[in-house]
Amino acid sequence: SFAPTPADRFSFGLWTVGWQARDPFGDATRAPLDPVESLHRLAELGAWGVSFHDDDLLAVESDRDRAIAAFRKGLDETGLVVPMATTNLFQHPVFKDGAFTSNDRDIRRYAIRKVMRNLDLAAELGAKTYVFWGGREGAETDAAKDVRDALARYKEAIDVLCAYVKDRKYDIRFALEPKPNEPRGDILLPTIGHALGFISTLEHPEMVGLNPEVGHEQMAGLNFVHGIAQALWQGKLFHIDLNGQHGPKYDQDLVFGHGDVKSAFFLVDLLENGGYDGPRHFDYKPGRTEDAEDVWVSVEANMRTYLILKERARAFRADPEVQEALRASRVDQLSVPTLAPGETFESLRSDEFDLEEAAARGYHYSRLDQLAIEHLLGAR
Ligand code: 3MF
Ligand code: MG
Ligand code: MG
Ligand code: MG
Repeated sequence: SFAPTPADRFSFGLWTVGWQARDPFGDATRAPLDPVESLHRLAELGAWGVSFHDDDLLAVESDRDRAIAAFRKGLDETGLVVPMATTNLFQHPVFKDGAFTSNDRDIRRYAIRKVMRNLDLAAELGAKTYVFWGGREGAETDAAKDVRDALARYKEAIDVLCAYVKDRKYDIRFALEPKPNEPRGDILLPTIGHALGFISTLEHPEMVGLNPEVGHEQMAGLNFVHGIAQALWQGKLFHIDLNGQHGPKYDQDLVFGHGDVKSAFFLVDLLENGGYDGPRHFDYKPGRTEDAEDVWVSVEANMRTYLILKERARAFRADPEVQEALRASRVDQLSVPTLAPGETFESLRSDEFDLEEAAARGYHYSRLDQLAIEHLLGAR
């Protein structure tokens, strides 16, 4: 029936449903949304968790203590959990040249303090993952920023904050969210690969992983499924932002599956069968065209699409014809080590090998791909 339940571990950012649909060319089309109302609507629709930026809690109540008290009460009433929290280090004009990597040292220090304060709240609310999306960490001109210095300051900030989490004995891991551009012309740590490389330079690399977003990798023309597979393989898929995107253009944040649906099919197949046990977190924007009620229709659409694709992926894997086609394409053979244990250079050298015969073997991928398409389209 594709009706979500908390066991599916679907979570939503408060900023997704609460987006008022301001864009660079137009004003808001929806009124501010009370975070407490969001909690109730999300829970009614079968969601399990909610995530937030520090400032999201202040959408309708500017007093921080009162806003937090109301939010806590809403969590208790609905049973929703907070798997992840994050910091808004991009909206205020003070961050126009970056937060951890602003050329201005006072601002870098303020940014770290802002994170520390919300980390305390995240820990109190039980969040296990804390996300860093460095939307303003970047530049429009290469004259403006010494990127080597900027990366050193980025590393310094993450190192200091890891030390803070250890000092306070919080049970929290960090997840970096790559994005190639928007709002900056070029953003630092633009892709999954750049971020993985950066993590290896940190003081506590084991505390830091990734929160990749579907659309962000696709904005760079990259294969999101491949990126997620590498993050999983390196033990770095701490969290995920699910949404939809039509290729390289502005960050569309469509409903999950409403962009590249074939990639979404293979993504769900990988998440469900590839050892990911974290939240299924949606970071999308209800269209600017949508009214206050349409927002909840789009919330449901994200979860239903995920569950439909999960069922389609299950059917694909269970189909004997697919299993036979996978074997015919030798997909299983890739898991066999290329050299046997204890083999010598000499034994490798002495293989009998018919070059022409091996070159002539087909892989039969068109049949396999068509089977995937037919399962995806519900034709099998
Ligand atoms: C922007 C984003 C961000 C991050 C968020 C941390 C506002 O493109 O994706 O959403 O996801 O800041 O989770
Ligand atoms: Mg996006
Ligand atoms: Mg995004
Ligand atoms: Mg995101």
